Amino acid sequence: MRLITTPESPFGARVLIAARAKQLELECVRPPAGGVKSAEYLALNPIGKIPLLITETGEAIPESESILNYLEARFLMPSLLPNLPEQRARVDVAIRVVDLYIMAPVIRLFPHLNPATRDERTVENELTRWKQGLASLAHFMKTPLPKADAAVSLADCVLPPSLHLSARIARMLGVEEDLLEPHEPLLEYYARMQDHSLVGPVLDDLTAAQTIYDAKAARKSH
Ligand SMILES: N[C@@H](CCC(=O)N[C@@H](CS)C(=O)NCC(=O)O)C(=O)O
Repeated sequence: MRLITTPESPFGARVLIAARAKQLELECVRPPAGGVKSAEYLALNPIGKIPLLITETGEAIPESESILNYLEARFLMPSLLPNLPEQRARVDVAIRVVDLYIMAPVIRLFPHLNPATRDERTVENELTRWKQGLASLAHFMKTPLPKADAAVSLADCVLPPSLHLSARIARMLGVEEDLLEPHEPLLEYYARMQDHSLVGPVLDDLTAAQTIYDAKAARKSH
């Protein structure tokens, strides 16, 4: 299978964590030279975002959550889901809270990363939503998320790269406070995941790739 992604993509990193946990071989390739909005790429994925999984039979599966669910359905063992329906629901809720209430405001802030084009009012509003999302996630993680058979659960594929992106975007916006600081369950969870033998290296690779990406972008803008 091929995964169209870039080394600096936190959404691609979700899939890489799942692939490591299930010991799957994924060939990672970059989007075509014209990028994710090129006609060539949009023909495969009209959403115009990475990651995109291309199966051996040529099926193109977009959206990191859908890719994770596909991998889980196709490669059952070791499972990324806990056994009980209620436990699965907790994993599912954590993922949905992250995508709908944390990643959504974070992504809406991308056009405001450049101070020259930043609308402070929008930043303030989205930052409020983002903080509410983090508070909701912390609420649902007061009791630690249930474990799966595999070394990680689906939540552990999604949450750590998302918290990594959250910290990166906060830094880029000059947010001085640590957004996780008021939430002990999130601080504890993220520290544990950074030290996790399977998740930690993926987060380190993300940081390294983003450092190179940012340096290149800074050189271009000068
Ligand atoms: N909901 C999508 C989000 C993916 C996403 O935002 N990917 C970014 C890269 S990390 C992207 O492709 N951005 C290009 C763009 O929006 O133009 C998922 O979970 O896969």
